This record gives sequence, structure tokens and C-alpha cells, in this order.
Amino acid sequence: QDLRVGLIGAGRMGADHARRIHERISNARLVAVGDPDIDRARQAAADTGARAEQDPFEVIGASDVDALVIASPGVAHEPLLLAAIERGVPVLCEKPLTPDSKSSLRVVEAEQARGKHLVQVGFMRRFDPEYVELKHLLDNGELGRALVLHCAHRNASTPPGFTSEMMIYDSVVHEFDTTRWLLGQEISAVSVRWPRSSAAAPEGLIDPQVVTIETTGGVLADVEIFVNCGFGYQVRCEAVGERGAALIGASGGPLIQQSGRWGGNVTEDFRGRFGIAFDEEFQRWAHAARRGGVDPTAASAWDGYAAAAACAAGVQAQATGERAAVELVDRPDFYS
Ligand code: ISE
Repeated sequence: QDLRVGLIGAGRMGADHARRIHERISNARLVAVGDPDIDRARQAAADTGARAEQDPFEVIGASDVDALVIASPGVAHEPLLLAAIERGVPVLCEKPLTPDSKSSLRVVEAEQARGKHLVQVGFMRRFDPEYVELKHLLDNGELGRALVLHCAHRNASTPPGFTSEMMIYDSVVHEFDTTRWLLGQEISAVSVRWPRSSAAAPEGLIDPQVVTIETTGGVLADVEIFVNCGFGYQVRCEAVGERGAALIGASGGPLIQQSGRWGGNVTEDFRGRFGIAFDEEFQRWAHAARRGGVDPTAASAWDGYAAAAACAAGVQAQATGERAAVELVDRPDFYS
């Protein structure tokens, strides 16, 4: 029997997930879309057979909903997650789990108290074929012990209301997760510096910024976060080890030679760069959710909390100009 999915949040990401579930995910069916903006909910639900609801909690409580996708803005996640955990349904929650570590810890504690793994966080890079390959190279020792990661995370432009803090907890949160996941180490400290700001940065935003991540295993990762680069969506990562280096995200498909130039394409947004990763993430989640659980290869609520704790240090480092240590509670056995 198909997994009956309720979707909360019908913005850009939510609308994309509605299409994904309807068109590409097998053994799953979208039954309800909830968004306070009911027109948006209706639009995302159109042609999928799902109903639209204005109150997201109606979707969480609905008896015909077996599992939930939360794609509303991060600031709205906590009460939705707590309600879903209480009902005991599997949830795929878009990143960030929540924007701050205290609220993320409350989610972790609620899940633990429920005694069942129900929440997975939408860190889709864990399903990107190139990232997966890079992780294999690091895990099987081909590159030797990892020493440095060089990362570049670029967006063409920011939506209105995008803040400097969001560059950390909405954007660099991905690098916090991939650094932990690729290396199997926790993040111990974060520093943030910046060059002069691009003239293309909206008022109030310093863009780009350079974030330095320190890990418990002594690895350093530098991240150029540039969210108004103008030319497209680009996510690159080069891992440097004792015996070699590997770079992903650099190629844009075919190498084209034309009009006296050679090169490739840069994708416009996350859909082009990570479309395959999202599909894989959702298909695996749907399989796990049909059995009432989560995909063990995905990011757990604990991973969401650990990323949020790194974000807290990042936002602090950004505000003070000082290196900030990451404060993390001990990892409960439940998440080992
Ligand atoms: C956005 O929310 C994402 O998750 C994208 O992957 C990231 O590139 C962007 O900076 C975020 O704002």
C-alpha cells in the first residue's frame, strides 16, 4: 500500500517536493498540503489529488496521513516537529532542523522520550552521487588521513529578507553537516571573516564571507559562502589528505568548445545541482517510512542538533569577530 504523505509548507522548496512525490517517488502518494497561505497550498496540491489545508496542524493530525514532509521556513519547525513526534509519524524535515541549538535539542529530547526514530533532516547532499563518492574515498583511506577541506557555496542571489545570520544557519549549515558526515568528526570551533562586500549584496548583507571550521579530529575546513554571486548555483568541495586530494562539484556536465571559448554550464539553482540527490533522499525515506521508521543513511535529529550547535557558534563568531567554540551536549546512546 502507498505511503500517504502530508506536506507542510508550499513555498519554493515545498512546491518542488509536491511535484517530486507526485511524479517521481514510487509507493508514495501526496494526500494533503498545509500552508497558512492557502492559495499557495492549493497551487502546490493542484493536479496531485491532494487536498489543501490552511492549518498545518490539521495535516499533522489527519488520520489518512502516514508520514510528513516539513518544508516550511526553519523558524516554524519546532512546534510542527513536536506535534509530529507526539503523533508518532515519520517526518522528513527540511534543513535546518531548527535555526538554534536550544530548540533543536528540545526536538532531540522529545524524540528520545518517544523512544522511536521518527525524524530525519533534509541534508540532501548526503545523497548526491559526487558527495557519496568523496565519502567513499575518505572512508576507504585512498586519500590518506584528511587534513583540509576547501569548500565554496555560491548562490546566484538571495530572496528578500535574507540576513547575514541566515548565511550561517540556512546556507553554511550544509557545510557543517557535510564536514561532520564526510569526516565522522564533530565540529569544535568556528571563525568567520570577510573581504570587502560585493556591490551586488543587498543592503545589510556582507557577502561573501569566509567561514573556518575546526573539527575534533584536527581537520580545518574553509568555506566561501557567497549568496549573491550572480552567475548561478555552485557547491564545491575539495578534500585534501595525506596521500591525495579530490575535488567535487567543479564540472558542469559536458565540456563545450564554442565561439573561441571552452567551458561548461553552471546550474541556476539547487534543483539543477541536487535534483538527483533530492529524488534519492525521498525514495529512500518513503521506503523507510512505510515501515514506520527513518532511513539510517540520512541525517538524524541528532545530526540536525549538532549542525545547529555549529551554527550557533558561527553566528556568534560572525557577531563578535572572534573564534567561537561549539557547545554540544553528550551524544545519547539512542543516537549512537
Ligand atoms: C537554501 O535554503 C538551501 O538549502 C540551498 O541549498 C543553499 O544553497 C542556500 O544558500 C539556502 O539558502
